[in-house]
Amino acid sequence: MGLLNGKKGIVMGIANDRSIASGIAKQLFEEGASIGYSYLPDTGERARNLQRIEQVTKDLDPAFIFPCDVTSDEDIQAFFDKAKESMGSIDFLIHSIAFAPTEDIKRPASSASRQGFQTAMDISVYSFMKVADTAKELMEQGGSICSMTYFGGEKVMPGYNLMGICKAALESATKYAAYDLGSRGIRVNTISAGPVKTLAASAVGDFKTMLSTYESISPLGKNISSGDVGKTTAFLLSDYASMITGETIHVDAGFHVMGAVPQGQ
Ligand code: 0WD
Repeated sequence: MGLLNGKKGIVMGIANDRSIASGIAKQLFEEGASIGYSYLPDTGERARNLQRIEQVTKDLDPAFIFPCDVTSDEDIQAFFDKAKESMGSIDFLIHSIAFAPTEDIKRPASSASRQGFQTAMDISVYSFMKVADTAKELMEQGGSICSMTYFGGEKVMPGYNLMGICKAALESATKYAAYDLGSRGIRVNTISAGPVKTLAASAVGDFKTMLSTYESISPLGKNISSGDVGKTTAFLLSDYASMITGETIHVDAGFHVMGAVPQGQ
């Protein structure tokens, strides 16, 4: 018996097989969930994003796959209209989306451009608030909403720069959304994952060094996988987490509890 048997919901943020959302989707499906997916609409002639998400979900029996650029209110409404038509009500929503222009994320955080800041906050934070607010109408029996954050929102992580400011805002938005939606029986949490080599991660500093730093400093002495995030997500969506809301849950092999580099390293 799967942890999520009978539950239906949405996963947003699969770019390819390496995306954290792909690991999440596989785990949720294994636990018995039925899932509808969004993907970033293709702008060129070739439908690359659609092909990639079809590839990732081919063994996951998708309830539907529909485009949604989260910078567009119309796209978000059309996406959830499609979700309603296909699934009726939903029990969960995963937001696994972030973006900052490369030239802005490469600069010191306080030197980010106004436009870069607005774009990064719009896609990485506002979109979470907007999709949560839209999804609530489909969560007739309550529900669980989960986003993805990073430790660089709590403490300075060199190279994370502007995205750290976005993640601090996302963690705060999680608490406010938990309050706003609590009376409907909707829980809202965010998972603070350790580094995973994905497309988005390639924009952030020296990723190789980051992975080896985590391996040598974290209490468990390992790096995490998107499958690890998937398991914690399944728990957060399940009834076992029925009294957990507004939290930032770390899936980082314990890295965040360390205050100094272990002696001898
Ligand atoms: O180490 C990591 N990879 C970590 C990632 C550690 C901790 C947290 N995270 C977070 C990210 O900040 C993000 O919130 O996890 C989430 C997912 O990131 P990911 O799986 O690392 O990255 P990726 O596979 O690139 O998926 C993010 C996707 C986009 O990918 P691209 O690479 O095309 O920008 O977010 C989507 C897109 O699919 N996305 C959008 N979706 C709809 N509308 C938009 C948009 N405007 N912009 C980006």
